[in-house]
Amino acid sequence: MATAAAHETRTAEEDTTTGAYEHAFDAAVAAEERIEPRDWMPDAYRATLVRQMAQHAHSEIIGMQPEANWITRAPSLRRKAILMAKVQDEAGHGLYLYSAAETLGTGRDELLDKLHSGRQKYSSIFNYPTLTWADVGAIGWLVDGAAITNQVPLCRCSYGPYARAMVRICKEESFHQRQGYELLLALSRGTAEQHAMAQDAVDRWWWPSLMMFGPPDDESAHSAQSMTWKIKRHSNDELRQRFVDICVPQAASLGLTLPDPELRWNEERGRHDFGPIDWSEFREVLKGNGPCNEQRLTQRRRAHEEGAWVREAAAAYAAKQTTGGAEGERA
Ligand code: BYC
Repeated sequence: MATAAAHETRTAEEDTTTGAYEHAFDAAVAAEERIEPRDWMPDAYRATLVRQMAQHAHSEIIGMQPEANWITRAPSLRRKAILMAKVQDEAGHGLYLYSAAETLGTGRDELLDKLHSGRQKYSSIFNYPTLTWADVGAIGWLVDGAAITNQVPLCRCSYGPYARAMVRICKEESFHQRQGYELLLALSRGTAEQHAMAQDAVDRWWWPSLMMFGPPDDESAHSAQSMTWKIKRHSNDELRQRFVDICVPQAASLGLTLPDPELRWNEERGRHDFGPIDWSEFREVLKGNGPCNEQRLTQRRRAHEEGAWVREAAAAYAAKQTTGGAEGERA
């Protein structure tokens, strides 16, 4: 009995403490303060962040593949140098995001293991092939453009390390978007064949880019809670609409069309109406049945295995530095 009573007392005390922590957490989020790694946070908040940040980090490194496909075939030294720098930037973004996720207590090894075993997702967009050089431009303009639209609000995410990583990433993404736009503009103003190549790429990447924003709001499992926690600031449909409104005038300046016969300005709403998205395609891609899912994961696993010696060498070097440091202190 005595033990049970003590236990009851302890639980009540714990409850009061957790309640106070929860109250402080809610107040900090309401006051637009940042939650930092050592602050108390609800388990579900932590799990949601790890899920989203991991998926984001995985997207950055898988996203290197479709573009890297064109490095050896870039049409000029200038274009090659730009593309190499962009692909390297994506690796850097992955690194910032894995590091930010690490502050929540989940290591990069664990996250990569979940990616490689298919237990964690990466963005649907990277399961489509890059068939021509113009796809590099379409990815920059549309995919990076969608990424910026989605990610600028994440700079105000309630979790400090994620928000700070996003500030840096967004600066680089803006540059990526502009290089894609400039590449497409050069093709669009080029020969008839080049113009057709640019148009074909935009036709293929437009709808998958709209899918990047996630399922429609009424099917989005996480949006409501993530918005209450101020991880997400806008719903999937809001951001998708914003993206469409941004792209329409840009397509006109590029001299290209968007492949949607229902796309038109709605005076009443002050936004563009657009045609229905094929959500069955999105669901198939998420299930692993997109055109390149298998190829992307196989390549990622191979790259990881082939990089084992680099990780071992880096770990050995770090260990040597630590030992060297200690010896240095003794001397
Ligand atoms: N692809 O409840 P929802 C980049 C999943 S990288 C795959 O709305 P949430 C770039 C979702 O995870 C682009 N899965 O989820 C890199 C959830 O499944 P689980 C990546 C998707 O999290 C290199 C389920 O569907 N950007 O920019 O509230 C070169 C229900 O969805 C997708 C980010 O990751 C999708 N498109 O909202 C160029 C940004 N959409 O986990 C560019 C950060 C949804 O329950 N992430 N799902 O199994 C986010 O902002 C949000 O996670 C999302 C989804 C808007 C993507």
